[in-house]
Amino acid sequence: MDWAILFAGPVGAGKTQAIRTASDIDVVATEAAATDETALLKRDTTVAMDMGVMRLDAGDRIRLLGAPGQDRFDFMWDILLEQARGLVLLVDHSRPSALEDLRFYAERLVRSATSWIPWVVGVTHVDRSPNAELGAYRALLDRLPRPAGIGPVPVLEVDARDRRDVRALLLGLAAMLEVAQRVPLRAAAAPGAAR
Ligand SMILES: Nc1nc2c(ncn2[C@@H]2O[C@H](COP(=O)(O)OP(=O)(O)OP(=O)(O)O)[C@@H](O)[C@H]2O)c(=O)[nH]1
Ligand SMILES: [Mg+2]
Repeated sequence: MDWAILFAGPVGAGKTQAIRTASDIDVVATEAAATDETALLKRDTTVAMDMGVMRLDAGDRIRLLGAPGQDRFDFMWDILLEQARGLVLLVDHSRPSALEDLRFYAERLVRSATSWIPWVVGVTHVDRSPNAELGAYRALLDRLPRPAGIGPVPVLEVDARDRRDVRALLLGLAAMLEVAQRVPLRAAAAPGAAR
């Protein structure tokens, strides 16, 4: 198995950090000093992509690709999505816009994926938030139409700095990819947008 998984989500959600945490090789990162409104949030930001590799048993490996969070690099989205077999969407729970961020990326994924792609949501920065309630994310995802036989998108709390958390998220997604490979979808219709 040699699959690529794409980490997507808004600026500062922890995409680069998660790849650094999980990768068994030195990560190729393209970070540059942030400017404009991003500079208020963080010093460096991804400007093209990140790339790492997580090794599994029996010589299998998962390539980890990280997308830039800034809108101006939107053109990278289609390029990276095309290579990906699965996707991890990270949202920063400490941001007031977290639910809107999830809606934005979920709708974008639904619009741009040509067929159903297995994906999971990782909620980061829960340690920096006054509440750890993830129900609103699950409710939003439950309303996304999906092909027959596919359950709701899993939502997991993850600290992108914690290797066990990130590996658990990735192994869960890898299991979904294996099932998707073995069980062809009856209704391959692209899912619609969140209501
Ligand atoms: N406290 C806390 N910090 C976290 C968590 N997850 C990630 N971080 C930190 O958040 C900061 C931003 O993470 P990055 O990985 O640079 O974010 P990014 O999603 O790659 O952002 P862009 O490349 O700008 O789109 C880093 O300092 C991380 O260590 C978390 O769950 N809790
Ligand atoms: Mg980054």
